[in-house]
Amino acid sequence: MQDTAIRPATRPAPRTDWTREEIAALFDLPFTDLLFRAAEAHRAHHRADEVQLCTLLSIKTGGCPEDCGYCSQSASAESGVKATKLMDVQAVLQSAAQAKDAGSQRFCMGAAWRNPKDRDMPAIIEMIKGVRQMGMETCMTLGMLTPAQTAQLADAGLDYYNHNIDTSPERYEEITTTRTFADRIDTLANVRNAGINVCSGGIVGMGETRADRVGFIHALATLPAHPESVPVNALVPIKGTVLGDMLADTPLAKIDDIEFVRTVAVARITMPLSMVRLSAGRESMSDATQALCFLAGANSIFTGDRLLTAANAGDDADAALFARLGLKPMEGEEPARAAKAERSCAGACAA
Ligand code: SAM
Ligand code: DTB
Ligand code: SF4
Repeated sequence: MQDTAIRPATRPAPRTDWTREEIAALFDLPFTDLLFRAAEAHRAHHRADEVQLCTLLSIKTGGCPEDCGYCSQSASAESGVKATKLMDVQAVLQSAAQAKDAGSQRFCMGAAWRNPKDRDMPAIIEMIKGVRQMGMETCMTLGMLTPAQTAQLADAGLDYYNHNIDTSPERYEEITTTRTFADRIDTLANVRNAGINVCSGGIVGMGETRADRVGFIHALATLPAHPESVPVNALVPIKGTVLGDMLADTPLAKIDDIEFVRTVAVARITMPLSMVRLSAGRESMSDATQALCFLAGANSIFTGDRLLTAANAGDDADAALFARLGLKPMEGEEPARAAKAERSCAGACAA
């Protein structure tokens, strides 16, 4: 007999109605209680011994018209980063093949654009198709997108789009003046509506207050659906950028490691199905701090010795860290994607 019953999603959608007070209360927990709660949330939905490996490639570097105060690629920064043209498709595919050989699951391609121009789209589409053919997941971060461009990326089979909110809504204009927080949310909505998985997070350690970190997590955890991936970057202070220079002159400005771990833990508790990526800044983090981040629920990293323009920990250091901690590279599907598929199956079955 045909089963016509509406199948409830086996994983209920996580809460998106968090209040700032609730999130502030999580930050305020005694550290050991916070880590215990985060580890529980982590283990309820993920394997605690597995970490997803992603590789980044800058496919178009520097000369960006935006003025993000942390970024070496802004044309207004004096970071010495040379502006390049969009990379050739074959060179991108070669890099992706190397990343796959090194065990990476996802290939993330980043361009220093305010937004892609329509003339760039054919090459971008070839890159997505080529990387997918190799059996890797694709992620792009190209700046703001129109609904039409988003549809083109979805048709090409793009798996993820990265677009960070970076900080709390109220602090946004102190960090970037050439666009608004609402612009960021509009692109995230375009991506979500096109059926592309969302990757969105931000940067900790830009001289923000605890209240800003609460506002940052609150903004992500109250999106209509949580991002499938949440990158938590520690600011890499780059000489010649507004924030890099400002923090270099301010003693004790570097984010406290424990406060960074708290932010990871609160992201894990509030967005339990998402992949929480320990992103930029690992290069200058001790093994012990990274271990606390994994205990607090981080379960994804960028591999290799370069992020976009800044140095990354590197494969040898990561292999040693994984051996030390008994971690292994993740295989298989992410819980947030599986839950999304289950929800759409339940909807389709009901129809
Ligand atoms: N231009 C696109 C955009 O802004 O969406 C994509 C590239 S942009 C470099 C991607 C993200 O990298 C930023 O949103 C920011 O969160 C992160 N990032 C950039 N520079 C950083 C730094 N110095 N330290 C930490 N994270 C950084
Ligand atoms: C994200 O949140 N972090 C990555 C990725 N998304 C694109 C970028 C980090 C960039 C770090 C500074 C640099 O390499 O220039
Ligand atoms: Fe441009 Fe992106 Fe850097 Fe901002 S973060 S300056 S948009 S490359």
